[in-house]
Amino acid sequence: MGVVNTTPDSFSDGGRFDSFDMAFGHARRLIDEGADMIDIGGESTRPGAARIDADEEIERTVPLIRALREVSDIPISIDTSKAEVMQAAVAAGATMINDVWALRQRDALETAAGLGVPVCLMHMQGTPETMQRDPRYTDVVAEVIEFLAGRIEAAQRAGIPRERIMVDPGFGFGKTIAHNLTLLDALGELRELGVPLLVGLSRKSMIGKILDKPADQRLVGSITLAVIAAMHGADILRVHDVAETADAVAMLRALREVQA
Ligand code: 7PJ
Repeated sequence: MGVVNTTPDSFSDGGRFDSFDMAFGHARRLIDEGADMIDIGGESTRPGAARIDADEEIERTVPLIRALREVSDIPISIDTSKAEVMQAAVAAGATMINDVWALRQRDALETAAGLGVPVCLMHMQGTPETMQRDPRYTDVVAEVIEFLAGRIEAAQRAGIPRERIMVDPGFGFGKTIAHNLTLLDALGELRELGVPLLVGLSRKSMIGKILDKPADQRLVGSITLAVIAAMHGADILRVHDVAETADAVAMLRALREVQA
């Protein structure tokens, strides 16, 4: 899954892709590089980032989804928590909802169910504004699994069939470096939830902190974590550097073939 941010203040693109042309060109490049899916987000969830209203989020994402639909059949996921944005994005051609709030915002659950597209339910402790202040868990793995199991149940009760649900432990969303690494190491346990696992580690601040490197120098760290996640059973990798990650995953796939 290749990430296309349309936010002027996104985590790691630093506003480089804030205009339509830049975002469109970037998305096309990720498709050429071998992305199986594109994730388009219009609201930054970076710690402390300001919230924007649905109209602005729609203005940033819908023209891009429409334009991509004209040139490609690639699955497009909309990274949003707002029911209005989900609706507009799917009408424009998005085929999946990726929600860092796991459909806990107003009308999100019912709207996603009505739209009939697959959903990714992500764990987050707290809110984007405050989540990195002092994240605490007694048992981070057990608590993330319990949360995700609860959200799977809520989604199913709202009418989203299990076959359309995937989950994500939400690396960096209300988690210290130790929490992130513990979750990465225990990723296999999340497979017991019985739905596909999506993970996003690409360029995250954990890499920056461990390597003491800014976002544009986290490629090797990102690839390394992507490979580890894939080895531990991740099904979908949400990444910025598609070509490089695709090569890394191809090596792992070759290994799997001799193991099979
Ligand atoms: C994630 C996401 C993630 C899912 C973002 C960033 C921050 N969606 N949206 N998982 N992260 N499912 O890309 O660094 O980890 S925005």
